[in-house]
Amino acid sequence: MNYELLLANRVYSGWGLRVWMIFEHFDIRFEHRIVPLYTDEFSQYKRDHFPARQLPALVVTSDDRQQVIWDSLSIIEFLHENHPSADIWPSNSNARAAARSICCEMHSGYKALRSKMPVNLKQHYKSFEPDAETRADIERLQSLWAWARNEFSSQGPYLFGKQFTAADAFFAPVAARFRTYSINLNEHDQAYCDLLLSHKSAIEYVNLAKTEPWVLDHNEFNID
Ligand SMILES: N[C@@H](CCC(=O)N[C@@H](CS)C(=O)NCC(=O)O)C(=O)O
Repeated sequence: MNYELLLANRVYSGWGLRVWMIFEHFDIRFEHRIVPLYTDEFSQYKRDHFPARQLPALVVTSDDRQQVIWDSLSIIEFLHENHPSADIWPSNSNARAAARSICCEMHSGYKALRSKMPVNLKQHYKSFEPDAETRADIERLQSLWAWARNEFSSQGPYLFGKQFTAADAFFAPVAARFRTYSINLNEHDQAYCDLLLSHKSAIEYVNLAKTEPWVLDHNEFNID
């Protein structure tokens, strides 16, 4: 099987960061291409790969067929099924179920966090003040992390123990948001965010993001 990962502009794409970290951390061979959002290339991508509509998307080519898999969660599940020895999800089934629960919550919720604190890997705002809804999202996330650590990760440093899993990849974009918007965290959460953002694959993604030329005004804020 041959994998081509199609990514939106990295600078604004936490969804892409998740998948990138999984490929890199678990050493799965892939090629990649940036499809800049809201350009002719993006329209062409949607025509070529209907019904895929958003990015990231994974184009999987095997001897007899080509298939596009879109949505970061379904891409990660596909990789988990096709690379079972990689332990992309925690190997213990209770921990795996818990990891999926918190990732699915992350995947489908946190509307305030997403809209008020969009991923922006080039910026570092020092005087951002979260509103009440965003603050509630942040507090809920912190309570989930504390719960996972307490229940499943006595040995740390990752959410489900000593090994990096899909759960950590899912929360790397949150860590990036906390850094961009200078959110004050307790010692444990700060250490966890630092750990995620110092992962080799995250550093590489952020460095590549910083070289990108595109600017999307609706993801840029006029604050310090
Ligand atoms: N649930 C999707 C969300 C993906 C998403 O929102 N992608 C953004 C780029 S980071 C996108 O494609 N936006 C363009 C659009 O919605 O038209 C996933 O996990 O992959």
